[in-house]
Amino acid sequence: MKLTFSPGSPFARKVRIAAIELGLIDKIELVAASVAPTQPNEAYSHDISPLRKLPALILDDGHVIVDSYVIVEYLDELAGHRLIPVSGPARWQVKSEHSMIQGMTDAMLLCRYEVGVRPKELLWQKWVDDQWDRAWQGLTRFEKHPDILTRPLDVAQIALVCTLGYADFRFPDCGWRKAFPNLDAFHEKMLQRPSVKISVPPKG
Ligand SMILES: N[C@@H](CCC(=O)N[C@@H](CS)C(=O)NCC(=O)O)C(=O)O
Repeated sequence: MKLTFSPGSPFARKVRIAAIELGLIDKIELVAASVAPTQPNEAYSHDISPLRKLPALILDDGHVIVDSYVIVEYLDELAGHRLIPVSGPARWQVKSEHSMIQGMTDAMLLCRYEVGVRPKELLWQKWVDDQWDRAWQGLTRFEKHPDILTRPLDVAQIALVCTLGYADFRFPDCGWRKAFPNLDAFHEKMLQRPSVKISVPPKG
């Protein structure tokens, strides 16, 4: 299998961590891909996904699975369902929390694109502030929600550590550690896992 990848992507990191935790990483080749708003990549659009987003998992038979959550779900099925509960209230809790965290990460990414990619004269600061507030309110919610911080590893926790790592990577002065001491402790604990430590985004 091949995974389209970028070391700074919180979504690609989620899949990488999950693959390591599930013992499947040796079956996956990480393939660097260049996708960004306003930079058409026709080969990617044609061969992998018209949405031009990474990660995507290209199976050995050529089928493509898109969206980090769907890829993790696929890997989790291969490995015997260890990161996403199969049924019952726990399943819906993990899936719903994951969706919330995914939305927070999307909001941070939109801020990054608005500030780092959009021409300065077109910057809409109020919109950036609104997106950032969604991510921040989400962190506030999980700070007060100790269950996710302590239970056995699942996809929502992996997504959360990737969101925090992305905040460090793109918004190093945002002050999340000071504002959210429980999340800070969770992040430190997660960093003890080799999968999380090895995948920290590069500085800069
Ligand atoms: N819902 C998608 C989001 C993926 C995503 O937004 N990836 C970013 C990289 S971090 C991307 O490919 N951006 C390129 C673009 O939007 O043009 C997932 O979870 O895989």
